[in-house]
Amino acid sequence: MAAGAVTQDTSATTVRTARRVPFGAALEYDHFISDPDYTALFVSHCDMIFPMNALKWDALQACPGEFDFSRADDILSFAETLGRGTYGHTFVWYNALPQWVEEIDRPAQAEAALIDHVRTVASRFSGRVPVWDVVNEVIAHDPAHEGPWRDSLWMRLLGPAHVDIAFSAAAEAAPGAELAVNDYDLEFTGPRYDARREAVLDLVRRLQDRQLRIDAIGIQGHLYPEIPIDHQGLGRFIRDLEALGVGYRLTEIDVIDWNLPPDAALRDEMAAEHVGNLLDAAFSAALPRSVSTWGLSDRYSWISDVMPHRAGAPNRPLPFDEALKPKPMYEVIQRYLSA
Ligand code: 9MR
Repeated sequence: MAAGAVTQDTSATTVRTARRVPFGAALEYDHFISDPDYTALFVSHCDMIFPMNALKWDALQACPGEFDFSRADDILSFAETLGRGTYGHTFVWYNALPQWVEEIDRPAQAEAALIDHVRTVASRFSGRVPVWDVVNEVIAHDPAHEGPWRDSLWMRLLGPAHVDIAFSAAAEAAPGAELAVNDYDLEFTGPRYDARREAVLDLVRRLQDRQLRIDAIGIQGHLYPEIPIDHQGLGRFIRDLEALGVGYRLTEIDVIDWNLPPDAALRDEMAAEHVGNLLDAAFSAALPRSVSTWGLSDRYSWISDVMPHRAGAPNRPLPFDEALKPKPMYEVIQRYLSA
């Protein structure tokens, strides 16, 4: 276990309330190691604690055939020791690939690398990681204009079959794990989002037509407050998934607050309201298998790097503030999870 984590007194801060839906958050390894107060927040509030980046390809297999499981092991053991659930993100993505994979230029080599990676990682964590994002973000950003599939190394060399290959290898190597497709922009109002939801349903049908097991869809939930949640469209999507025998999880919730007013209290209220709109639409259709945020406190978020606040104010995308105090967003999430 990681040095930074061992020193914490976890006994007084264990999650005690049983929620009807488990709540989790993604934990970046560097913060897990360097910031014990931040890690303690996960211990206090999360039913599921899982690696944000430590299970990605570039973290596990930076050089061909040389696997380093140590960082993922540290976070997973930490969650296990505390009796918490966890989550596997992710086998196949267009991003977070090491240079040697980016340089693959033959289909047979791509297929061999893909199968070997999924098999090795899935079997290494079999029985420990209960759910895997087998593929992440394979739907085109704008399916009506770019075709249903997102461009990637895997698409260029193997076409849509790379998704079948990954699901087949995962089902074989991790027979007890839930297998999921995870994607973004599935919750909003507008034709591009309708098309993305439709493309996900087509992907589920494609896998099922090939007798490949698909158990759940991860709806990421990176929310833009300027784009309204599609209450009806999201509800229909979740019910359509249910009719196909597929569940759902909310996997990466945060609020991209770059256009919200700089005033912190007002911004927090608006962000909480928007998360409430997502939860209301989703929970009205069916209960998710879990709800997770992408990080837990405003201290660390990808949004500060990629979409800093337009007025230069520090971003406030997550349920806890920089001082690790709960914000209205956390109250809203608790209301839905514990109701
Ligand atoms: O938040 C993650 C960031 O720390 C990583 O550098 C980046 C590349 O690995 O991935 C970010 O997480 C992404 C997730 O894996 C998939 N959905 C979007 C997330 C935010 O970009």
